[in-house]
Amino acid sequence: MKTDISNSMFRKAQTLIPGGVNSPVRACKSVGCDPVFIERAAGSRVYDVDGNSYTDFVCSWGPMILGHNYPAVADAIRQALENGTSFGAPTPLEIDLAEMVVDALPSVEMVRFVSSGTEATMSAIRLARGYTGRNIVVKFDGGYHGHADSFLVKAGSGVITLGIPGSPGVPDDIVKNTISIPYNNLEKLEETLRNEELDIACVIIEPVAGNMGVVAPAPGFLKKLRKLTEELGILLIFDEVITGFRVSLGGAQAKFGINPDLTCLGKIIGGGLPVGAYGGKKEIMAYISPEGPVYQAGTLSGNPLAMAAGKATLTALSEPGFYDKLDAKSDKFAEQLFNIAQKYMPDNTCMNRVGSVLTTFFAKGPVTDFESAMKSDTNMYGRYYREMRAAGIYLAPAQFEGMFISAAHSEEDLAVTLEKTESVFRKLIK
Ligand code: KE4
Repeated sequence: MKTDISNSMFRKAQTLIPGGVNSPVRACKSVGCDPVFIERAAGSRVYDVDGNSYTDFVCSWGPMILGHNYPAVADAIRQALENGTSFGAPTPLEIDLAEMVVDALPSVEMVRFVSSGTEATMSAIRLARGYTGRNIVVKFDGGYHGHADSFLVKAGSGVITLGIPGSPGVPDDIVKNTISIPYNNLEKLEETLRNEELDIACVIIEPVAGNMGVVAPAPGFLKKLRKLTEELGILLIFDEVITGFRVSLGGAQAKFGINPDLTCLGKIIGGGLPVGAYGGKKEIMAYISPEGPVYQAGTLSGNPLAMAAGKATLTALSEPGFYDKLDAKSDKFAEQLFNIAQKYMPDNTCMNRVGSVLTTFFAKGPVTDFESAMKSDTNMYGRYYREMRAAGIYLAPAQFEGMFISAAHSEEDLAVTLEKTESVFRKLIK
């Protein structure tokens, strides 16, 4: 596969942009190759600047659940564009999308739009701290909630980890209020939350983890988390930036029947344009400026083009049977994909999946938390990634991410992907 133009673009980009990319994972560092530059996308395919085309399972890291350039979404953006791009004033479209989000998510009575998932989670923990008057945020090892300082905490060893800076530039003073504990570990959870020396404002969790690879909550884990936080007056924040409108129209909270106090959204609700959101009970959201004292703002929050894209996306997702169809297709594909992995590497592959997002780990498994995920053979994943891309299948350039199936993936796309996967596995075991 020729990638000369991508290679020269990457060299130039590296002279202008740190690492040549505007988000680190795109640089493909962990899979031992350079990125290809994408020129356009349509349906289930992306096309690079050298004219190569790929079946896309990154889906822009989740947003493109309908597939790329979905006609109704593109039309909605074009229509909104006729009226201008940004006014810095309230617009009708914000009400429309807010209503759709409130109608879809069981726990959300009021919502604020921002421009990224990071802004959503950053604002949600500020709100939790402002509302409770307490400072400590509990997160989970391997949980990723965007790049706000409070979240860049390396999962330290030991039961209760007082945050240690996970990145230079994040002062100890910031992360000392962040505690990271193992995902799916009820004992550690209860021990932490009941520790009276800790003035805990909130727990933030990915109700299905997607950033250590896909890891589902253990049976009863979320229910116990909800019960404990309710009993102890700690706010529960669901970071549904990936799972929102992915695992069901009502997100993970509807799928698992757990109502958090606050929910963070992103990705799909923007239909490919920059949108994040946080929402929850009116009584809590009323603390947000200008109604309440907790400040949060944004020049392009509620941008009309993004609102139009989000509205058209959620309209399509609300069609009866959308998720049943997507999940049935995903069930069939995932089972066949897993069988191929097991046929060639029975002792060092496993798969986690929730609906239409999955991860094939190059590890014996089971992968139930960060520690077990870290046992993955990331070199083997790198070889898998490079061979699959050379075969025209575009996967996440990192073991600890998700593979997303969209409504645009045809039976033919999936059948060809399985064939190519089998031939790649044959190469990997040589
Ligand atoms: P953004 O700021 O990237 O829009 O959202 C941050 C975020 C928050 N919460 C969860 C659960 C997330 O998964 C993310 C972002 N996800 C990553 C990859 N899984 C985005 C890709 C990237 O960083 O380039």
